[in-house]
Amino acid sequence: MDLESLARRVSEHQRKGLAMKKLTLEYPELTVEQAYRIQALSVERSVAEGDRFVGWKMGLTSRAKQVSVGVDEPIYGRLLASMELRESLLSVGGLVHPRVEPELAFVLKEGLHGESVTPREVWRATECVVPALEVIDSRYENFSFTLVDVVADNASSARFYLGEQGFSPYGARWDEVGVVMRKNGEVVQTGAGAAVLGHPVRSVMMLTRMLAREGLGLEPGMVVLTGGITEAVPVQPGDAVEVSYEGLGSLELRVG
Ligand code: 0L1
Ligand code: MG
Repeated sequence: MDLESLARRVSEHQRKGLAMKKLTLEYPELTVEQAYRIQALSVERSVAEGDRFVGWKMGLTSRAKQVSVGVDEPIYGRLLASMELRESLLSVGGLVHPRVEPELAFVLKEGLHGESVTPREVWRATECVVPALEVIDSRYENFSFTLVDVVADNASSARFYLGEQGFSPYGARWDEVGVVMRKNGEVVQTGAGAAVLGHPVRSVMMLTRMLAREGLGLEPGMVVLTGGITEAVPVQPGDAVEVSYEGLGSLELRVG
């Protein structure tokens, strides 16, 4: 099986926002390790063409999402500079069926490596914690996939939007931060930081450990999206999403 050509296929669909059939329909023998290789190769292609690798995202960090895909471990994906929204406007151009979810992002000032990383080391390496919105978009038809498929599709990474205000890592009980998500003025989701593996810091620890198994690590300056605090909400042009983060302000995204 030619992983390079599968990476090219996934990249093309990501760029054009075109739905595709699950890779596992054609290649049922694909492994999770090969799927991560496809993910890495497709991101390397983008970087070779001028994009920048700026961080990582953790996905499937809530029990509900893990059950829906039949796994008991989160997955990770890679973030590129081109995915970052610079203003509160999401254009659906290039997206298949976007969904928005509230997250807490960690921005690192120091690197993190190794399988035995502790919460204290994560706090020490963290410059700030920032309220964030992730826009996920599966390139698979009907947003339906297996674990292998979603890993190859960069864990459904599509866009992300960071708040302007960063907060000291010691400034809040991140597991107790409540969020309320409104779409077009109606409350559609509520949750708390604890939805992310019990505490968002665990997401950064787990990411560091998962990467260490592959000989990889987190570099200074990188962003980590720790995982959805609520279910992701489908959006379409004309929608407006507003998320308030208890004690931290709010983020809005208009969809065009
Ligand atoms: O960020 C996420 O938790 C999404 C991971 C991939 C699964 C999905 O697309 O729902
Ligand atoms: Mg997410």
